[in-house]
This record gives sequence, C-alpha cells and structure tokens, in this order.
Amino acid sequence: MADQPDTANNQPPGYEPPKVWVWDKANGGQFANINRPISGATKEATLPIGKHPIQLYSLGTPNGVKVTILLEELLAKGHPGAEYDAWLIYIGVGDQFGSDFVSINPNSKIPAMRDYSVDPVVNLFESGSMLFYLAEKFGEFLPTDVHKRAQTMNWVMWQMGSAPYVGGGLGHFYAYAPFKMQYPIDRFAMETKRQLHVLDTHLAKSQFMVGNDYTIADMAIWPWYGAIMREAYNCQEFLSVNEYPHLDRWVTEVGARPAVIRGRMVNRTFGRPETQLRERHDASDFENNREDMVLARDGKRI
Ligand SMILES: N[C@@H](CCC(=O)N[C@@H](CS)C(=O)NCC(=O)O)C(=O)O
Repeated sequence: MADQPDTANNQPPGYEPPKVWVWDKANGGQFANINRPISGATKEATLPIGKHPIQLYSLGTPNGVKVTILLEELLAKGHPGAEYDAWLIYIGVGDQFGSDFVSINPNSKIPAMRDYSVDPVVNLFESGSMLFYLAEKFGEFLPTDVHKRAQTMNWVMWQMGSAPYVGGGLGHFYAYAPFKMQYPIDRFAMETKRQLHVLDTHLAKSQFMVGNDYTIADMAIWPWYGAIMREAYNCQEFLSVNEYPHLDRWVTEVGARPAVIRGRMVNRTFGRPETQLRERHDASDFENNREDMVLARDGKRI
C-alpha cells in the first residue's frame, strides 16, 4: 500500500512494535539494570537514622540537589531545625527498591525524606513537595504576598513538569541510549531549547525567577538548567547554549551562593573528589570529610 510507512526507516531498521509489549531486560541502555515496569520493594533493607530531625535519603543528581540547597540555605539563615543527615542511596545498585525506602516513596526514586520533629513522623517524596514543605515549615524562600507566592509555585511546578523532557528525553537519547536516533534527539533538543528560551526571556527582565526574591523556584530550576548550561550530557555546543546570556548570568549568580556550593556537594558521587561530600551528618563534614580528604586519609574507596 502506498501510504504504508517504510520500516527500513525504523530504528533499529525493521523494528515494529509487537501487539503486546514485553519487558526486554537487556535493552542495552545505560539504566537497563535498574528500570523495571513494576513498582514495589525487591528486598528487605533498613534505612539508617542519624541524630538530626531531618533524614534525607538521596543522591547528588539535580533532583536531590534541589533539597540539599534549600536545607543549606535554611541553615545559613540560622534555622537549627533544618539540621539534617543526608544518606547516600545508590540508585545504580537498586537501593531505591529497599523495603524501608519504598515505605517512604512508593515511586522508588530519590530524594526521599523523613521529618522526625513531627509526631508521627512525616514522610516526603518528590523534590518539589520537599521544597514546598520545608519552605512553609520554616517560613523562608516562599513569599507570603499572594502574587509572588503564586509566581513561585508556578515556576516550581513548571520545573517539575518540564525537566523530565530534558533528562528523560534529551539526556537519555543524546547521551545514554545504546545508539543515536535522530527523531527523539531532534524532538527533545527542540523542546530543551524552547525551555532554555523561556528561562532566558524571563530572566532578561528579572534578577531571580520571582523578581528580586530568591525563592524555592530558583532552587528547583538551577540544578537542572544550570547543569544543562554548563556540563550535563556534554551537549552545550550541540544546543548552542551561548544563545541564552540572561540565563547564563543567573546560573553564575545562583551558583556562587555558598549554600548552593555546599548543597551541590552533598551526596555527590561523580566529578572531582573535592566537589563531593558523599554523606552529610554535620556542618563540619564540608571541612573534614570531602571525598578528596577521605581518599587521602583512607586510600581508595571500596
Ligand atoms: N519527580 C521526581 C523525580 C525523581 C527522580 O527521577 N529520581 C531519579 C534520580 S534523578 C531516580 O531516583 N532514579 C532511580 C530509578 O529510576 O530507579 C522528583 O523530583 O523527586
């Protein structure tokens, strides 16, 4: 038939979706060994509990970093109730499928958090929910003025809805897929550039995401879009990120904040050792237990 698509153009050539999809465990993708089509715990595993009111179970990816930036900002503002233990969840080996973790987050994704200062304990999952919870609890970084508050939540929700196109879309197909496919790369490069332009246009008229107020909207957006502007997926030239000077200015300004520098280090397992603090249990860990120091003291990490 004339209008029948030519399956030779499919990727891999000749591929046609079967009538019923079945799980191909070894699909060759970088995260093939952790992704599954079902939810729930795969093993019994107890989570450690430290000495602070807030217990964070996370990893230094952009979704984890949003929360550690806010906690560090709250501590910098003098809120001792924001003291926290940040435990490492290795998603590459499936820690997110442990029974305790799943009892906090049935979605098995970092970050997960518990607030023991409330009885009974409050369980939190979804980084945006944590930002909102902590900002409201401490009365910081979420304006009370109705217009500014609405703007803040607009941008937090925008980030939560938009970043999966960047990470799960562009990042996945440009950097992680087992072979390059033009269709998804074009689609998600277009969408990522559209989002970068949204931010650049907004930041041309505004110091922060909500006027002159530094809020949880900046903390939600910076870890993702700052990374895209600087180093993530090695795609900066590909996306011509030099076309976004106002976004670039904001990325530098937010990234220079001491609490942002600290928050970005927490639970980080990649990058230069001096940028990593694998677990954070005390403010002094930034001075004593950075990865470069651990390696110098204990030798190679096992
Ligand atoms: N919308 C969630 C997304 C969390 C998420 O995707 N976390 C990733 C790491 S950035 C994860 O835990 N992946 C593990 C897996 O997919 O099994 C949030 O913002 O908290």
